[in-house]
Amino acid sequence: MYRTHGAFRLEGVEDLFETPPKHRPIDMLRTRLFLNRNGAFGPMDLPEAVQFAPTFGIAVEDFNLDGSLDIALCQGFNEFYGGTEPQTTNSHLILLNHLAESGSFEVRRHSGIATDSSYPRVIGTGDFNGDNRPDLIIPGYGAGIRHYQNLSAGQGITLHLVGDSLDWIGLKARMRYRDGSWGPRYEYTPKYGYRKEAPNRFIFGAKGGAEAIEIIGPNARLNLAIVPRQNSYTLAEAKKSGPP
Ligand SMILES: [Ca+2]
Ligand SMILES: [Ca+2]
Repeated sequence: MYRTHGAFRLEGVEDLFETPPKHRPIDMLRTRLFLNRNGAFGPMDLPEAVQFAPTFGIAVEDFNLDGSLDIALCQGFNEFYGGTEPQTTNSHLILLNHLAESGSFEVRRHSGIATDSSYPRVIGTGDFNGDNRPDLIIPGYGAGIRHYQNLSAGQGITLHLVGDSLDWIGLKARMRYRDGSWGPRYEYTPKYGYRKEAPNRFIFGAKGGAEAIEIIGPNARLNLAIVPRQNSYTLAEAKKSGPP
């Protein structure tokens, strides 16, 4: 467990308030997941390996393409704080989603991503080589930009959104599988997280039984049937009346 450094102390309030507000000092941050329960958010503890404050960047994709959303974390300090924090230490953990099976995440420590001395502040995703698997991109301070190709054995199916990205804001899509289950519902937004553009596409895990992509627009729902051996689909430019 790494304690927070001095910058998190309540400093400077005397310059803002004649009477300092009541406060509770916090010297430890925990990284938690909040699950959306139909408008209310319930906290969920994450494995101890994830308690590596602070978290600077997060990328959420189905990295192993099994139909459940996973998490890539960019955490850690790059400087030496108060003689207590380790220098240039970053976690870069991948959390594979096993919520349905075990109620938690599997922490992948050795995913091939460089960890220490890498100076990152953000982590992003995109399918840079067009193989329908979400890759990672990690820019660092004075350390170049690192691109990590996703070598998962899983199969991905991509839905590309073509046209003015403003027309797609709020569009949702999810995969329906032959066993009747559904994959995660994605919602398009042109920007997300910290200093990140979002790609104009969704990548769904195929799980060997993908049946149809359900597309939910402000005006209609559309079912796009999956064609055998076709892993890439395009939603054409929205008409004047808006997306489906
Ligand atoms: Ca997954
Ligand atoms: Ca890729």
